[in-house]
Amino acid sequence: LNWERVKEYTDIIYERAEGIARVTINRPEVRNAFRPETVMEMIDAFQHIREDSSTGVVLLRGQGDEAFCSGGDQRVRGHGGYVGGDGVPRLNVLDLQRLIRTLPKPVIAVVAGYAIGGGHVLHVCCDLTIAAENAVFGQVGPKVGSFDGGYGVSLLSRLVGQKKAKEIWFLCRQYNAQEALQMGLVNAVVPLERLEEESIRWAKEILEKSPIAIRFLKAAFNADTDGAAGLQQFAGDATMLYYMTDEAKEGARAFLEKRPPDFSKFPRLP
Ligand code: 2NE
Repeated sequence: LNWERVKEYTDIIYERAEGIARVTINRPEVRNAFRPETVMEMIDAFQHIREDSSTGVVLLRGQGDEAFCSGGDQRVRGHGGYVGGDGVPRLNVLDLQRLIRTLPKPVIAVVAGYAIGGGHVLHVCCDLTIAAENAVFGQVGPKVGSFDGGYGVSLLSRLVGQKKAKEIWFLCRQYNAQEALQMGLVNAVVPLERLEEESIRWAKEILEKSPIAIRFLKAAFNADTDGAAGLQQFAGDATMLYYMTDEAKEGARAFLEKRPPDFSKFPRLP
């Protein structure tokens, strides 16, 4: 594809082509670990993707073949969070996780090399994961004095079951791509040299489908897992569709025309 740079950033690359957006964490010297600024840039890019009606699917990846993402940058871990240039400690990756989950477009994690720690949770939050044969998955929190008891626990358990999720967290082992496939952690494993081609193929297949059906399905999965927040997203989508009906438009028009609404012509379907 002919990737076009959408916006210039320091820690990430944000490109798009033919309805696909591609966000790359660009810190290969630290296995694509994120600092607060990295996450702020990703939040900015994902917010742009949300508004960009030309984009239907997102690929999230790390620069190079060594890592998707190795989690929070341990060099800037301070008292109470990861400390950015402004001196403020933050765990803003949690905001990014929610943004990926609520984005009304599928996000595919494209994993070459390590997806470790907070980087592993990022791929768990993505809708689909395509792994290269060299991919390695795992959590390290209890080894390095951290943990993610949010989506890192709830969603991971949904994917692999509680026993396996507890093993992943309590033992901090590393799992190869085939093991990840067997436990339902990833959707496909392909040779490293075919990773890009395969992820684009998956994205294009999704792009052929009805955007509103895909949007509702993503929201429905969240409604099943995310409690009231998931339901809110699903209900928001339902409201969007309702606004498109003549019935809803009659209500708004009647208010503006200062008359009682006439809903009598709209059928009460079984
Ligand atoms: C990722 C892994 C397994 C890769 O191992 P390897 O052997 O391929 O590379 P190496 O030599 O360890 O790393 C290469 C360079 O990247 C840096 C290393 O320090 C090294 O730097 P130099 O010695 O060349 O200067 N590097 C790698 N990961 C880094 C990181 N996360 N922060 C800063 N520098 C990093 C191996 O590198 C590894 O285990 N990395 C650490 C993983 C880790 O502890 N992640 C944080 C978990 S906690 C978290 O992410 C989190 C959370 O739990 C809750 C909320 C938010 C975040």
